[in-house]
Amino acid sequence: MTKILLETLKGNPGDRVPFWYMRQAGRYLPEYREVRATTSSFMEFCYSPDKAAEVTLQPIRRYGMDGAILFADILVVPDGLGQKVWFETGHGPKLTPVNNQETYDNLSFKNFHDKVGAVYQTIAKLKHMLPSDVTLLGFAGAPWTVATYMIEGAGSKDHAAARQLGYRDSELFNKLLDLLVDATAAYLIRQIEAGADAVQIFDSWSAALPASAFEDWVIKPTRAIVEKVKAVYPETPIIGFPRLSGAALPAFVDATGVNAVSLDTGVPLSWAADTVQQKVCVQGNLDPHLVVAGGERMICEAEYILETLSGGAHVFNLGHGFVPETPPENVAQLSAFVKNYRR
Ligand code: 1CP
Repeated sequence: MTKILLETLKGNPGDRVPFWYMRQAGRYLPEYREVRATTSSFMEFCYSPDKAAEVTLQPIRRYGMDGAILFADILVVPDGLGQKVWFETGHGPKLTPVNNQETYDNLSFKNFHDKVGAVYQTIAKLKHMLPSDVTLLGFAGAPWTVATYMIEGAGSKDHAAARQLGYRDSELFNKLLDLLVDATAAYLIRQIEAGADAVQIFDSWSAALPASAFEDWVIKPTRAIVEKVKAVYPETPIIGFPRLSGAALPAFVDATGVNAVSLDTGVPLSWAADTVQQKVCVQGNLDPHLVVAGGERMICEAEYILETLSGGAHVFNLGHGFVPETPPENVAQLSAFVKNYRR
């Protein structure tokens, strides 16, 4: 059976617009919370192939998305490199900070695949469990976004620690980005080997960097990952998500070689249609808070997105992930609308 999401990502759109949502598995679903409650540590949950496969499938059963995104987290990569990573309820991620030569020297790629191997097992399981027309998406965080957590030791508002280290000690900072490029490329290659049909690289915190830093910390590492993955799997689509990168988006698309780009909620769609959609598939970009509000406004905005991006390859998605307070019935209404829409 044809995987219409995979075909669209390759630049071959059909008459129906495929859809999936960032954070489609997660806390807004009661059945997710039920499985999640059986493991106290979030990282251990990510490394439990049966449970991770189950929560990946939950939204597909409910809503019939065209894509299933592997359940894991972007912080699996620092964990695989030997950094201590844990999640505290209500506080998000915590890590022992990497911010000088000594803490950098504690990182190692040596046992990476052993440490994260459960993720590859989750993918292999999903490959057998998914309907044959559903595209299986692997993912990783982009080096810059992952580095913001590694350096700060937590999530942060303006990524001050990472920016300051990048400016103050560019040698150390670049070594860290290079290590992340190598580890992330190896991680994505193994995901594809295990059965991922396409992969997304999340650069959630690429906003508001000066042009030179955007070039060195966002574009260059992403291009290096794309080159490494394409050298092994030239046909596997790669989706970039340089979130909130504004006017730098066309340069990102040109320079990195991604096959598709995920648009955040703030990207003006007619501009995106005239610039980036001429070159690659675009994905997005409904405001996740519209799905909390629901109703006519949600459907109107979804229709606007579908119409405005109807001139080329488009994957319907959100501009960022679902928030935990999203009512599942609004997701059902939105999904039915998108599924019935014809170009
Ligand atoms: O206990 C829980 O259930 C915690 C909530 C949760 C979930 C459901 C976290 C913690 N991670 C995830 C899964 C996850 N994370 C997925 C797979 C599920 C899916 O999308 O359906 C993916 C792709 C991610 C990616 C991820 N993790 C990103 C990039 C995408 C984005 O949202 O911008 C980022 C930044 C993270 C870090 C992270 N993971 C979790 C938290 C609370 C955070 C911190 C976010 C922050 O700093 O604000």
